[in-house]
Amino acid sequence: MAKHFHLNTPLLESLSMTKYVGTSVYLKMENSQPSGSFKIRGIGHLCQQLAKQSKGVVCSSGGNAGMAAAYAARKMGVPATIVVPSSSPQLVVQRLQDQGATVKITGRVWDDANAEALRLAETEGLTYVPPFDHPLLWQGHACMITEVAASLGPGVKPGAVLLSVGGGGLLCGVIQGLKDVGWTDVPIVAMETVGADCFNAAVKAGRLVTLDDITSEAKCLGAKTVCKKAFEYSQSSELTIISELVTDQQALCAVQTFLDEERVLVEMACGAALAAVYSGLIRGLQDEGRLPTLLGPLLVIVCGGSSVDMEQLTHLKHKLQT
Ligand code: PLV
Repeated sequence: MAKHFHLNTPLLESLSMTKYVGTSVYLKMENSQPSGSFKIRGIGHLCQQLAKQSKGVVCSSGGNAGMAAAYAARKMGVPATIVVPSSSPQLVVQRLQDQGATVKITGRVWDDANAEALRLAETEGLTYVPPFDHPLLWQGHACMITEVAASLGPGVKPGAVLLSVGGGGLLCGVIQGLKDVGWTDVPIVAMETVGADCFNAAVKAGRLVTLDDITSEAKCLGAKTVCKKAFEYSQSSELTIISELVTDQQALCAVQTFLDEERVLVEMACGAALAAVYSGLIRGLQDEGRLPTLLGPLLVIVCGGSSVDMEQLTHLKHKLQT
C-alpha cells in the first residue's frame, strides 16, 4: 500500500489576486488532492493509523471528509459508510457512491449525521472517522505547511495565512504545521460564512458556542460547534488568529471570480476564504492595522471541495440572487 494517500500539491503564484492584496499571493492548491480537498491529508493519516484491521469505517460529513474517508477506505480494501445530512447536495451522494461507499442520509445538519455515525460505530463495531476533531487529523493536515516551506525555499516566510473554518480541523492542522516549521508568528485569517460561524461566535463569546442552526449555503462549514482545540488556539497569546465573516453572496461571488481568473472550480466552503481577497477584506485589515502590511506573500489555502458542479453553481446563483 502507498505510504500515504495525499499528493504534494502545487503552490501557484496568483498575479490576479496580487492586484487585490497589494503583495504577492500564493495558492496552495488542495483542490487537486485525490478526494478533491485537503481532507485526505488528515483522514488518510488517521485511517492508516486506526483502520488497518477494521471491519469498516464510518464517517459523518458535510461531504468532503466523507470523500476522503471513502477514498482511503477503498485504497485500503475496507468498507466505508458515510453519513451525510439532507442538506448535502445529491451530487455529493453520487460522488461518494462512485467511491464505493455506502451513503446514509440522516438529519438536517452535520451534527445530526454525526450522532448517527457515532451510533453506528458503537452498534456495528465500525471505526469512527471524525471529520475535524482529532489530533491525528491535525497531524496529517500539518504536512501542507511543510510542503509550502519547501516550495517557497529558505528565507521566504508568508506574511499571513488565509483559510476557511468549519469545525476547525484545518485551522488546527495549519497551526500544527506552522509550529513544525517555526512560523508561529505568521498571522492567520480564519474565514467563515454568516450562518456557519461557530468559530467566530466562540471567539466573540470567549467560550465554545453551539449555534441554533446552520443557515449558510456553505454546508461544508456547517458544524454547530467548533472543536475545543481551535477555540483554545484562539485564546493563545502566542498566535494571531483573526476571525472574520463573509456573506454567502460574497463566498459565491468569490467562487465565480476564482473560476474566471484561476480557471478552477471550488465549493462555497472554499469561497469563504477566497472572498477575503476579492471583497477587499484583507486590504481592509491591513489598512486598519489589524494585519501588518504584508511583507511576505499571502498564503491562501485553496481547500477545494467536491460539492460543486455547473448545475449546483447555477442553483446557488439563483437561490442567492448573485
Ligand atoms: N468540511 C467537513 C465538515 O463539514 C466535511 O465533513 O467535509 N473546506 C472544505 C472544502 C471542507 O469540506 C471543510 C470541512 C472545510 C473547508 C473546513 O474544515 P474544518 O472542518 O476542518 O474546519 C461540516
